[in-house]
Amino acid sequence: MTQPDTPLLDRIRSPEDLRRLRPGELPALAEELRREIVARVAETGGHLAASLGAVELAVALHYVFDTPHDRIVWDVGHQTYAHKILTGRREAMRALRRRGGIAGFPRRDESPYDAFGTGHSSTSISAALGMAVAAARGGGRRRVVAVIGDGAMTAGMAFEALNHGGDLDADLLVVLNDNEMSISPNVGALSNYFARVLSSRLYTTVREGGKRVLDHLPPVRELARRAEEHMKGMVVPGTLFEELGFQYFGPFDGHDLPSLVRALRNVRDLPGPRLLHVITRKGKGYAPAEADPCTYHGVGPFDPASGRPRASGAASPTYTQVFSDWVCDMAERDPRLVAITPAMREGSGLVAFSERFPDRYHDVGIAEQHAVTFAAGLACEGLRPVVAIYSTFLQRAYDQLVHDVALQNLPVLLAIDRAGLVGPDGPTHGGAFDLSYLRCVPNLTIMAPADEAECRRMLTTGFLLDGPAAVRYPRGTGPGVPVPQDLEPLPVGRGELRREGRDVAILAFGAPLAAALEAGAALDATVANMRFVKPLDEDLVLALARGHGLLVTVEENAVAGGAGSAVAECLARHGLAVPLLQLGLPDRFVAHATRAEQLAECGLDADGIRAAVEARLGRSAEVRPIARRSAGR
Ligand code: HTL
Ligand code: MG
Repeated sequence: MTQPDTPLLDRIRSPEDLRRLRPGELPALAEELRREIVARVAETGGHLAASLGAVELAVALHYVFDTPHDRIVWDVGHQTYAHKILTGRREAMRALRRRGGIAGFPRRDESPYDAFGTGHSSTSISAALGMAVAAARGGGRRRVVAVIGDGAMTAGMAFEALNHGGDLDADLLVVLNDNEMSISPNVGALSNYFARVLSSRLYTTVREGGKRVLDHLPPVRELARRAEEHMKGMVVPGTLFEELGFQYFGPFDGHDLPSLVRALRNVRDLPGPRLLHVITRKGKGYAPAEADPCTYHGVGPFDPASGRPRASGAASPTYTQVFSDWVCDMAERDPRLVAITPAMREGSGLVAFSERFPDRYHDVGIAEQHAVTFAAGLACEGLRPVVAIYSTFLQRAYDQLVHDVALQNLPVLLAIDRAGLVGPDGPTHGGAFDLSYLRCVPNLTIMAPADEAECRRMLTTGFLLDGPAAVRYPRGTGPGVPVPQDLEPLPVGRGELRREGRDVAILAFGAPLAAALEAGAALDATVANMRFVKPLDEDLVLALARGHGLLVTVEENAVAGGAGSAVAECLARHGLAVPLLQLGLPDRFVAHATRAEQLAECGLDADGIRAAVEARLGRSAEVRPIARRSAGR
């Protein structure tokens, strides 16, 4: 796409410039922003649909509030592209989510306008409440706004914050950005409630008239009006929030800038907790995204004219696809299987399952804690729940895993996707820690597949165990080995020798096996595919320790507490003082880039592994690229 014509946007370097525009110019600015976002994201990929839906919100908030002195906290933060463009990052959007470029989410170190770093959902009200309380203590005049989607509002954390905020009487504005979508259509009783609010006559009248709803009715008349609506059997918008101590305003059309600006001005300086309910359309203004907001939630580079993706599909299946096939096949064979997702049907590979086994499928909303304890309850009654969850989001459900699942030794299978480095989404979504935080939990069996076939067999293994199990696999595709159709388990706690060499033994856990084999060939090292992080194949570790002068562990998890630490503990327990080199993710957050770039940066590609081993052996530490075999890899 050629650079769109953007006369208004060209004048805006910061929200100061925006605030100099006349109100009548704002709708045209929003259109320019929208075209700019489509043009940029078509090149870089990113979270398109949510950002298109929040263009007017970003314009209106920066227009009405004195940012960055006033704080805007964007929940999840995937809807902030207009905010980024308006706050001095228009050019930087060209390298959105790329190595060295700006992040796809707000980051405090990226801009003073990014009041709070987000990525995981449902944190905005808590953070904004903290800021509001701090502002009140400081005695200064600072307004604080949390912008939260209807999906993010389904999480416990959002309710915890409403519960606290409604009682504190803090000066806080919550803007509920309701598009009836999470990534897929939003679910749950709350979502049903919003839908009833929308279909109520009150909103229909407002929408048709295009008028403001923010009537400052005196309390008695207001009460009478509501009583009247009640008697007509209608849903009174906002009752739920009012009961929680929030003054409710809305619903408003979130794409009608004049009404949005007026509404924000009216509620801006009211005291106490307020909630402004705004209705938007996900993907607004770009036909392909409006038609299919789920697909355009997160996209790779695409052709803006047609909306079609630029990259052709990968030749081999992703690990997500391997899980997707497995869960359907196993459900076919075992009626006890129930699958659970916390609002990640597409990303976790449960679309086919949800269609084929609707009665055994549960999207529980963005509620990881509930997902895991719900699974525990199912398991108590003899069902075999499979929780499909990203490594990064399982962090939310840690206590539930320890206390509700593992302590009771319940047969819950965790299918942990996006374990390891995740590329352009960056550290908010990276799965760097699961091996560390899972390994110390008793009763848990932990597996890391090195290829697609192994992934399927590990899922079967975990599913058939009589206690909790986790299979953690990376984002994207594996080495491309054929996947058998059977449902055969693996022997628990057994690794395998993949290459016999001299002096050095590389113990690979999961995805890095391919790179380890390549490095092992260059070094003439022994290479083992460990498969199980817990129980560790101690016999194999001890045999390798006795036959080699150096052990090298490789994993796509933090070195601290990860699989290599399990090997170190094993050696210490047996009193073996074999030199050990632990390779894995560093003790810092790895910035967004492609996955390959991140792996290279962390020394987890074949060159990096070989260089690290040579450095330890005292050979030349200089990195010489390994000659690649061109075909068959
Ligand atoms: N679980 C948690 C704790 N955080 C995140 N971010 C996810 C899952 C994954 N996720 C998103 S965006 C999103 C989910 C579930 C849907 C949010 O819906 P909402 O916003 O209604 O709040 P909308 O997209 O504008 O409709 C990302 O990881 C980006
Ligand atoms: Mg939504």
